[in-house]
Amino acid sequence: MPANLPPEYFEAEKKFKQASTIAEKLATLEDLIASVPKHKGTDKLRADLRRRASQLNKEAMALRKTKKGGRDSLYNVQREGAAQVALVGFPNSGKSSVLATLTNAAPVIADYPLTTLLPLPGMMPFENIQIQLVDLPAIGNESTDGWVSGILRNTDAFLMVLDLSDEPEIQIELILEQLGRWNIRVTAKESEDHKGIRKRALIAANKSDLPGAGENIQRFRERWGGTIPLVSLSILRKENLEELKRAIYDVTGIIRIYSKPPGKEPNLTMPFTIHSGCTVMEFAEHIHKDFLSRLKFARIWGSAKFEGQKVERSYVLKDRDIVELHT
Ligand SMILES: Nc1nc2c(ncn2[C@@H]2O[C@H](COP(=O)(O)OP(=O)(O)OP(=O)(O)O)[C@@H](O)[C@H]2O)c(=O)[nH]1
Ligand SMILES: [Mg+2]
Repeated sequence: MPANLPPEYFEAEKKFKQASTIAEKLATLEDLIASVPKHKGTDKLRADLRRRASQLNKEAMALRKTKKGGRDSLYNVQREGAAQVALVGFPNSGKSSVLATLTNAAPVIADYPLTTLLPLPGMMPFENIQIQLVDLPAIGNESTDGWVSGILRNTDAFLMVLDLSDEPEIQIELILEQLGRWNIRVTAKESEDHKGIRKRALIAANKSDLPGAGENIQRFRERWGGTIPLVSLSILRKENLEELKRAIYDVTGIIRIYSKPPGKEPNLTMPFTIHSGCTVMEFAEHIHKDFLSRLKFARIWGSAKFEGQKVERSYVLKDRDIVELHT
């Protein structure tokens, strides 16, 4: 045991030892690893703890395969909010930092790779809606890839976090390659066909404050600009965070619609959220299936040529339209 371990270490160790389930063990182990100061004297301890984590992950995976349900909750994330966006990226790129900055969640953030071992959700407020972000371990890690790929398959969109100081072009290529092995492709529009799953994605090119980031982002844009939307940012300096939030909202592919009963004021605080490209009819059905037979027309405030314009059932709605349904 190395000398001079701080009191936090012993506190975290106590919690780890008291943990009775694999779930608790994994969660407390993250804190324990984070509590070990980094210097030569603790190299071995840190390596041991990380091996322990990897072993626990394997055990948890094995348990999951034998017992259906029950234990699954550890690796499942309860969906909340208008949409779910999963964080994808290399170790140390800043995924947990993005989650900690944009949401109410408090993940462990550290300068060693493979800090995150479990999925951790957080809610990101965007104007009048909430979007769920899900922090994940880095992909390409054998002991977690099984359940991580499961979450990626089911999520609405990816936020691919890259470290701009460390060959971002290689990072994106390896991410796309790994996704490809799971039959997941990144496209402008979410869909599923015989070729596999297609998900919308956004690149968060992080650490723009570091040396070399400027040149790297320029080269990166030349290669990838126009194919996958991209925001360059620095979590450290809190740069471009508003732009990032807006882009996350855009990548979810949802729009906000306000419903207005005829002759009454719309409720502008509680929008309905639906997929972009949605028609008046689809929106009406979303509210109540009775509209399927009863809807005659709608009036629109917002995207229509003039306020309160009468439109057909096939009219395609835009973000923040106010819709008055007539039967
Ligand atoms: N210079 C700089 N460092 C950053 C920035 N964002 C995060 N970091 C640092 O990068 C390191 C890794 O951050 P994390 O958020 O833990 O990275 P991660 O992608 O969650 O890492 P894993 O969980 O190991 O996959 C930490 O030391 C952060 O403080 C940034 O914008 N600039
Ligand atoms: Mg992390």
